[in-house]
Amino acid sequence: MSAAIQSIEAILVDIPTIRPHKLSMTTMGVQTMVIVRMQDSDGLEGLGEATTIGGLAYGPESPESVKLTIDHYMAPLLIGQPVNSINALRVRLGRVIRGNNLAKSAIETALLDLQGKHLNRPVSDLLGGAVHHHIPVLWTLASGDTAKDIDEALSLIAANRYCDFKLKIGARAVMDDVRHVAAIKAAVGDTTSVRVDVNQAWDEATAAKGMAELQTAGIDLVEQPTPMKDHAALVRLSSKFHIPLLADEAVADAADGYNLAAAGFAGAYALKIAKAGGPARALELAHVASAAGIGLYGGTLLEGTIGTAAALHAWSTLDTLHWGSEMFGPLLMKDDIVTKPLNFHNNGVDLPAGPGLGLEIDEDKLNEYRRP
Ligand code: MUC
Ligand code: MG
Repeated sequence: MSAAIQSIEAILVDIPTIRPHKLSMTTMGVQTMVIVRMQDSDGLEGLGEATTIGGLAYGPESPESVKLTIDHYMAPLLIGQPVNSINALRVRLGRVIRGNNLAKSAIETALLDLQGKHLNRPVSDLLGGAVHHHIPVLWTLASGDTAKDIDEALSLIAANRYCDFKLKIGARAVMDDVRHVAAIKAAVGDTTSVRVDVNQAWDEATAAKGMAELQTAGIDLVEQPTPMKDHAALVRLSSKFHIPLLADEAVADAADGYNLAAAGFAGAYALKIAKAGGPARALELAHVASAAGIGLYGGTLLEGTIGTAAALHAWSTLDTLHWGSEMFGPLLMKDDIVTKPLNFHNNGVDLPAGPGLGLEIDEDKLNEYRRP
């Protein structure tokens, strides 16, 4: 007889960031994670995480709404159910809960962790098995200040911590952003890859101007310059420029990925477990992208270690991440709530070993940062 789910707790955890993190839609000084603890009748615990950026500034689910969705809608459907079929539980939730992919991602992650602990296998094995055990990671420069960003980049390069950088732009006038980006690119040099993320801040005409200038400045990739629902703009821009486009907010799940590819988009997709509704769902998008000849990138919503590890288990199963990953979320926070943090080194991070996600909660730290 399979063990049954006995309880599900969704905990809000607030951890300050190491410096202000400025995006086109908000400036973060604290990151709020929703940590899920799922216990079963065998006394095992599965961990999950749902995390977004800036309350409701980034997307339609807030940390508080994720907690409410899990507590009031998901937990009653899951408690008492056998833990062994993650697919059956996903169908059960999907029948009565539309959208809410962040909350669904935290639940799918907790179920995978629980299942991995039952079988004494890592989550990557449940997803078909790891191809890679060290995943490349870039760093995001977003202090809002050009000189500070250059200092940060040069000290990280000197420490052999990162060789690729993503710059968050879109809050300023386009030519101010172009000057900021070009100055950083000139300072870090040719051996370093510099990409930008506009987070939907430009209309199509501004994007065309910005992309032409960024191409001249030697930038390698432009992420989501235009509004998420405007697939046609992404398709037109992708055929107009050599500088590749990365679709992020425009592609949450496999259906979005299929539609954008079928409309003629060329470029790459940012995979995120939170957007897709879980690690397994994010891999569905990856497989559609691969079938369409679209490149892959391991994306983050700046999750802490639990969400980041869940994504790493998924990305580890892919043959090629054409643009690497940005799984640096835990390093943007001043502290951690696990006993053994992830091992970041040599421009990347190791896939955690051990059953499930390979993580354990540090109860003192969780108590220190959990919202009263
Ligand atoms: C995004 O839109 O890609 C990822 C890195 C970062 O700084 O913000 C995110 C979200
Ligand atoms: Mg993005």
